[in-house]
Amino acid sequence: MAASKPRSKSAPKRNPAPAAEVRGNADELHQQAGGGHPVLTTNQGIPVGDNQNSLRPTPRGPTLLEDFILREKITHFDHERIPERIVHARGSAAHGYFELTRSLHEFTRARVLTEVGVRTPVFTRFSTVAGGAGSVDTPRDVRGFAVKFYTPEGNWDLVGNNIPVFFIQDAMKFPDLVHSVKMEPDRAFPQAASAHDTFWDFISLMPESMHMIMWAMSDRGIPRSLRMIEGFGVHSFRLLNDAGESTFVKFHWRPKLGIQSTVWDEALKLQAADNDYHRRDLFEAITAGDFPEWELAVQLFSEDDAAGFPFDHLDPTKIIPESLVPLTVIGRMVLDRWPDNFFAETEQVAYCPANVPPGIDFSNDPLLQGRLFSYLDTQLIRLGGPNFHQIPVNAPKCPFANHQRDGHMQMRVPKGRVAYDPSSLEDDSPRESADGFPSHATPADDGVKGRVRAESFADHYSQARLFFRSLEAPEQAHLASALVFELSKVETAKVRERTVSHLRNIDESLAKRVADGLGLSNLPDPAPTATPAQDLPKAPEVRIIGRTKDTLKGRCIGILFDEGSDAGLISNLRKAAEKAGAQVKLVAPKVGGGTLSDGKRQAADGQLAGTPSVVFDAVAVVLSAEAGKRLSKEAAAIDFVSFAWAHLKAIAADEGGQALLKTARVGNDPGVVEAEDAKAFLTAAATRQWAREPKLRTLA
Ligand code: HDE
Repeated sequence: MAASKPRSKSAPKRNPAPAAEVRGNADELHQQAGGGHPVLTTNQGIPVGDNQNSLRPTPRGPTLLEDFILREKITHFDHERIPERIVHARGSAAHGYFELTRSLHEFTRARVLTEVGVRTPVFTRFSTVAGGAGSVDTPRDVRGFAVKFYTPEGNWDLVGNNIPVFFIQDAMKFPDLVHSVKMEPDRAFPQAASAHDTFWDFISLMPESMHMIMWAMSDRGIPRSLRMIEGFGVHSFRLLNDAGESTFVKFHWRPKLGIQSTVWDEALKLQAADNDYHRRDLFEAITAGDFPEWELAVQLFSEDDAAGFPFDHLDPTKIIPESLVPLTVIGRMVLDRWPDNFFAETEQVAYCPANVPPGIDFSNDPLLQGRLFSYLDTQLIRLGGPNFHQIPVNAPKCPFANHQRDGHMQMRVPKGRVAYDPSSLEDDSPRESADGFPSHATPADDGVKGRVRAESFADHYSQARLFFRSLEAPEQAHLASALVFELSKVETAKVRERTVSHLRNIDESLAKRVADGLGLSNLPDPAPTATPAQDLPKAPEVRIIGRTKDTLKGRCIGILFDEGSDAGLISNLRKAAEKAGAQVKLVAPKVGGGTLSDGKRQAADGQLAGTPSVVFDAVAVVLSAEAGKRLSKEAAAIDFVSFAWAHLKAIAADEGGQALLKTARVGNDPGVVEAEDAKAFLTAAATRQWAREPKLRTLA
């Protein structure tokens, strides 16, 4: 905080205008403060003459209770925080639009899904699940992917995740799941981590979670960027057309940049290098005009199709493989505006899966049914009362009117006598419309009321097996290693063993690898199953490898330089990388940079110690012979290249840089190239060097 010169009672005031002269008009206020500055006022509009000192009877005397300016300021400050979200507390969001490219008019009457070319404004928030609002961006976790469409027929909130299935089948288990993954209640750690006893204790007692565990332990749990994740509505929803006919639908978001993840060691180091890695990445891309984009695709199927699936589509632990129901792309979402204010928008936005316009309806998925209740309830406590829909980010952008009145923070001033229905006293009071929201006339199953789980939800392992066996070899190795990492943090041996007993039902080789990684001397018996796993055809769409785009678009390249570095080389590399769509950042031991070979000063974008290579997708090292020798004795410089090597990134180096590579024991492979060969560097930088991995670490 900048020190300000203390002023005594007798010091001249900056704003001598007496209160009597002040009008509530903003233009006048501007003029009064001078220049372009509006006059500082209290929340009641009283102009403030001194914002540095509180009111006291004498310069060294006590503060007076009368100081309403101080009291208002401190009281407001005391109330600046609202309860954070119980889950998904850590998040980043942006404004943008959704543009429909293919009409679904045959299936739905919702205008947002039938009016091709119309741009519907959206507000999209990404989040981690387990950590608090101030936690890091890169733990192993599911990512929330929530989109609010401000449609002409009311708000539609598609509140999804970056994983298409969920841990549990019934909303009844949600508080248990969340309590198990959150920091343990007696010790208040670990923060933002599933690698602890209570989570794995719960999971190992819930076989229905096994499919989701495969996804969460895969590289999907450690994304490179929020711009490179898929999104899924998870549940089946219904579409209803004008005739009231229903079609089931699953929603998928597919990132234009392709899917990409980090490697686990990199994710761990990112937690130290940049707590805001994903938030900063999204902010920098959007403010640079490099707008992230996703396709919206749907899987459409009928009741009859569903009856033929070898699983129940109402069970949220199941995907519908694309070989059964292909995806149809129907539109795109572009995020093109960072919020003006984090609290007002990103923190106060209130999503609710029950917000759907006419033409979209719910299925009987028991998890979805529970969610329909939970979100409104949480918002009442989180945002303080029933009028949170009036907060600008939550308010529909179409007209809305009803007879609900009053309550905390009522911002509207309703007119007239009528606040009830039916009424006959006023001609303009809101009335029902024949065109209002229709609910699908779903016939109720025959049966008896009870707390039951459908028999069709009993297969917990087939799709977990399908997922694991569909992965490429490096992805399978990462998944096994992730399980070893997580379970190695679990202190209770029986929990580790119980988890392995489930893995035996999924894939014997996976169970063996994990057991071996944990040092278990004997494989436990397979867990008892209600329905043994079936072998299903592979689903290539669950992989990341092969679906990452070999491109530099959206990627970031770091060039390490110092005094005397070759100016031409730096400029060539920078130009070539930028032309290929990458962002380039220069890193030097000092942020002031150095004088390059052409005699010109070059500032750095980041200082070496605070800008390790984990924040880049590929690195180049351009150093004079002298700087190469000097930096070979500098731990941060050695780490810069050795971590880039360990994290399977492309590295380019000139002769001076080679000295550093040698000290850091960087090996030789097609991903390590000469800095003079920009083309080779860019080709290598567009992908990760998977072939290098087995040389570097023992994967489970
Ligand atoms: Fe949520 N979830 N959830 N959830 N969820 C919340 O709502 C809940 C579930 C998801 O960026 C909360 O406003 C229950 C599945 C996202 O603001 C809360 C159940 C999926 C976000 C809540 C689920 C999600 C939330 C916390 C099981 C993926 C963040 C604060 C029945 C399809 C939205 C809030 C944002 C947030 C309840 C399961 C996604 C407490 C009871 C499945 C992306 O209401």
